[in-house]
Amino acid sequence: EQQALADYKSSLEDMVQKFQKSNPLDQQHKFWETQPVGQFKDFGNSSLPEGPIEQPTPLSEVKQEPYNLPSLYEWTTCDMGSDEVCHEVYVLLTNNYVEDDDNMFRFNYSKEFLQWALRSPGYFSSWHVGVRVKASKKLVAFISGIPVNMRVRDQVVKMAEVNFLCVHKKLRSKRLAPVMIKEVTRRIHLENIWQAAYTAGVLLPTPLTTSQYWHRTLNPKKLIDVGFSKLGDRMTMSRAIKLYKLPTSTSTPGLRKMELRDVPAVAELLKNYLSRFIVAPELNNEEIEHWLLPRENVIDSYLVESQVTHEITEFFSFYTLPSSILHNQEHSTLKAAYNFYYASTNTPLHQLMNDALIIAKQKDFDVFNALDVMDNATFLKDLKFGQGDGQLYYYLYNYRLNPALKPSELGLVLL
Ligand code: MYA
Repeated sequence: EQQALADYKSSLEDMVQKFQKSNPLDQQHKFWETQPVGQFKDFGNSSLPEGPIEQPTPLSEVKQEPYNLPSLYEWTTCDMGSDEVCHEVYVLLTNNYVEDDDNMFRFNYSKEFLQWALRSPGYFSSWHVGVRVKASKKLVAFISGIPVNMRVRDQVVKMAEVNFLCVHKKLRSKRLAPVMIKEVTRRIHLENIWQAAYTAGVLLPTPLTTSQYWHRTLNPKKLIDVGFSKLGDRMTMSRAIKLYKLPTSTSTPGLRKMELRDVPAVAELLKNYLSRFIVAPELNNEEIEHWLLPRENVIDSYLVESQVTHEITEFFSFYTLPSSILHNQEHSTLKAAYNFYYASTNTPLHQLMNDALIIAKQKDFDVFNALDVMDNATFLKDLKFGQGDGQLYYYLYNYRLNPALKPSELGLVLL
């Protein structure tokens, strides 16, 4: 454990050093250097106090007018309850959001998913921030936040989770992103919230932890055909199909879909489970209902009810996030399931997750993805997940934590 922690820290330090060397200090992170986030120069300095980096200012001192945009553009608040507006955000993201390093796949969040992700309990419409071209009214950029109670060690801090930052491909590298981040920050401050959590595939000052995606092939033929996976040495298509074959039915007795009546039991189960991690959200019953109650093509949740005591002893969930396949004649969409929250008490986690894979396969997903956060590392290799390339960095805004966490110390999954 100690050795693994030391190795992890030194690898993160190496990475930061490499990064610093590759960029002349005077021109790196012009924006992020001005923000209340851990700075690279302070990395590893455990004498800095944990907690907020800046104190809140009185609300009357928060800037009341929006930041200035270049003159051709204007701010818009996106009402995600409107089908029309939701469609505009969907189209922007479908064409311009996150791609893999080789530009073969692009996330394709569905409209239903976006409404689920953004209209969570206590959400503020004002935090769903768009940018339009003044003349045509075309939506060309977006950023969003939702409120969350985040526990950091033994403190519960009201935070925003910031996600779906997107600038149209034709408007990249014009420093629009910093203005958008400042504007959403201003709107979050207006609700008297001063901290945020976010993830990104790019290294910025300074990650709370660095995690990796792992992928469990469910449909080897398609994944190979579209270039998501490659047949390794001595692997043939028929061997791959055999290797990834799963039983046709689940193995845990009492496994069933989560229902509305299960909300209090699942809330309790998850609360206990997440209490082991250094950073994790605190979810009340209303939030459990929102985030975990099954919604078709958005979120699936299953639990185990004891056939004797009728107690709920385990649950797991995964969300549906397809990717567009960018250059393939035959296939246009990769159907991916992403491991979300779970908790287990009596059943070994790898058995539960194997059942999750079986259900995902039955539902025709091509791949099941999981990060190495929470206890995921205990089942990934056994269940034939393969490590992805690229990292997912986790960040906190205006909150310092010493030292950086291992992914297994983190109980947080962002969409
Ligand atoms: S992560 C997903 C991000 N989206 C994508 O990757 C989609 C495809 N890419 C794009 O749409 C654009 O490339 C984006 C940047 C919009 C990402 N997080 O305008 P620019 C910094 C934070 O010239 P563009 C997600 O949604 C960059 O280091 N900063 O660049 C979570 C540089 O600053 P500095 C980023 O490429 C978002 C500056 O922007 C990111 O045209 C959390 C360049 O600006 C990134 N992913 O546009 C946001 N990418 O010079 C932070 C680049 O300093 C929230 N940059 O290095 C913070 C909390 C706020 C709330 C606080 C409340 C209290």
